[in-house]
Amino acid sequence: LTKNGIDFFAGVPDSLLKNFLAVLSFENQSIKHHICANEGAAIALATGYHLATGKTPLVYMQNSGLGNAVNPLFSLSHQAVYGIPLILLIGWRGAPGTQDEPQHMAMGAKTLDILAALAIPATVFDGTCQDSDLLVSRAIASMRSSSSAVALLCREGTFAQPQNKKLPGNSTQLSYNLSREEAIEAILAQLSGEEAVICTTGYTAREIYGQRENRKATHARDFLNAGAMGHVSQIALGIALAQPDREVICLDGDGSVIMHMGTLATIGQAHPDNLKHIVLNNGVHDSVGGQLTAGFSIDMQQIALASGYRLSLKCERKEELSEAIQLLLQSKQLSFLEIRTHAGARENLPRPPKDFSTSKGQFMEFLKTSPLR
Ligand SMILES: Cc1ncc(C[n+]2csc(CCOP(=O)(O)OP(=O)(O)O)c2C)c(N)n1
Repeated sequence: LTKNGIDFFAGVPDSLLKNFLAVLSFENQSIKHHICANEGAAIALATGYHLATGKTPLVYMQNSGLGNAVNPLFSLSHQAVYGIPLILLIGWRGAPGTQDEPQHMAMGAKTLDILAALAIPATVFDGTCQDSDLLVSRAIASMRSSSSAVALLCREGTFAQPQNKKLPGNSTQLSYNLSREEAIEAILAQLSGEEAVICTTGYTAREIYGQRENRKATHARDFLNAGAMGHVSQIALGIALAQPDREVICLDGDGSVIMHMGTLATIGQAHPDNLKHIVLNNGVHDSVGGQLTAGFSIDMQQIALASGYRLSLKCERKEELSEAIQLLLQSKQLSFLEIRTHAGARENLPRPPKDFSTSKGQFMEFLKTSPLR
């Protein structure tokens, strides 16, 4: 890519691209790299770079992120609009012929069709590819001649692990003595049992699942938003508004809340007093390789207050956690709690069963039949 003059990289991380992203994060000072709030934002950022420099930027994403990117790809960069040359580097989860989590299968099967609908030619890569230099150069040449996007679609195993390099750590993280799973364990320990728990994408969902297993508790009170990253708080809002007498706990992540942060304003404006929004902030996209988010650069507590949450708390130490959770749960108003944690998950995290329709049925039954406050 750099041999072909690509020097600007923007996107949202994906686990299939994590070795590529590791190289981006520690090599070559002449590279500009921005980790974006969402994939649509990355397309727009790259477009601005092209307008100002005439150069070709690269936008990376998981194929699920195509959902966020489709609007600017059709309405901004498309040949029929401004014709912006872009390289899309896409991790292909749920590729036909592979076994993957349910949330990836439908998008995986349709990824080539979506790219075709966008008139974006795709070159597919995998771990066996011998002539990647040639394929990349060809794709870039075709993109420059047509002044539109091309996709480099990467199956699992496309990128080898970089040798003898360590991911740059986030030094602030070291000062937080809580893990995300310990925070989840402490939250579950203080719930009465009738709260609905709506849980974000990635390790958080697996950890809450594991913690319920450890406690031999039912999973029926949990809705795991396994796929639609960034949308968990609106799912929680929908439930809180429909069942005003039920306590609704939203367990969010920093990458997730930042992805669609405008939704905090919607929550603040509606301000249901039965919604408690917790952000487990580790400053990184832990579930896909630990790439930085803006989580430690912003003041979430103040953002929540300014968005209309009535109470906003922050917890940075294990010793303060129990009291912070208690204050949150006792609150009779729309409330927010940011919990700072270090990154990392245990090796043997269980995966929730793949039968999502059964889990949905059990959750709906719980909402229908369990007592309200
Ligand atoms: C639209 C979209 N883009 C990217 C992803 C890939 N992805 C899954 S989990 C995750 C990281 C989530 O980060 P955060 O919310 O901070 O939680 P953490 O993993 O740190 O616990 C990403 C980027 C996705 N599932 N959906």
